[in-house]
Amino acid sequence: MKLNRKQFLGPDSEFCRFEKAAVAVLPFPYEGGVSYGHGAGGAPQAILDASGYVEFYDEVLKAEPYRMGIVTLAAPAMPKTPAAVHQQMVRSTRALLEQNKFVVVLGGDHSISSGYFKALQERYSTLGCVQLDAHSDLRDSYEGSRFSHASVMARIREMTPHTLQLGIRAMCSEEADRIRREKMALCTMHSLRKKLCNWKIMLQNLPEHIFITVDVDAFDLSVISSTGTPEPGGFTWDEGLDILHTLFRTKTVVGFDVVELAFNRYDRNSPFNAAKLVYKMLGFKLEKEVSQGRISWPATPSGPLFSSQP
Ligand SMILES: [Mn+2]
Repeated sequence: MKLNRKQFLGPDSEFCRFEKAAVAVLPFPYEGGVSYGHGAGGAPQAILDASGYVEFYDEVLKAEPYRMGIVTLAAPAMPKTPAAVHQQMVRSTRALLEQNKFVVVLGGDHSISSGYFKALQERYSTLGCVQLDAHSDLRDSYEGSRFSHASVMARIREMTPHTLQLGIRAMCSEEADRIRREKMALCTMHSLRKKLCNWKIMLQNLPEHIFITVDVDAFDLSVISSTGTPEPGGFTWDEGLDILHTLFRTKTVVGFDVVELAFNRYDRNSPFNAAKLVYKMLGFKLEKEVSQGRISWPATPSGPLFSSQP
């Protein structure tokens, strides 16, 4: 495995050695599936650069999650066709899962998530997917492509009926029809804010093992402004973290990705906040393992930590 020259957070080298690390961060700088704004290809590097300024200590957890070991891989070369990119994602994530890593993928546009989901499903046959996003991404194809970022949940729904979509505030009428017809677990931002849907019950109905895909456009523009297809009215930082914390506490999260950040040389906030989001989520994962007695603080880099790995 080729390591990245820039390691997530940039800790001492003993905390980012491949053999000992519990977590593997995979940058996947693909933006062939975007429809509007560009820059997703530059996002993984921007997140890694910004991560060097994230504090190691989490004042809420009162711990340093990086001590579990977080190794950052070199980004794979991006193939020419969308189908080949999908296969590349399956191969890259499968290889890391076989090494018992907890894998975090840094996108890249949203089309990449179905490849990671596929690799996870080879190990967890009953796997749910929770999506935080402004868009429902349920079009069967968009602008002639089934690998569009606007179709990623349609692809994932071909692999599992167990999905939960949160924060949605942009869809077309065909998507709305499909959501009703298939009685999908989907909470629009409107229904969340008006307390018209009980997403925690929907979450409980998912399988024990879940994959989380975070499209950063789920967040309000005060958190993430540089994203390919922005929508107003997103989650505040605290709202988003509260939901994510509940996901990690309620279920066994077996992997996640953070996608759709757009590189913008004039915006330092968005990549920093994306980096901090990844680190907070890793802290939630570690906290869950500690709460179940699988490991104890302070975590030390000791290889696979997660008994959720078969
Ligand atoms: Mn989106």
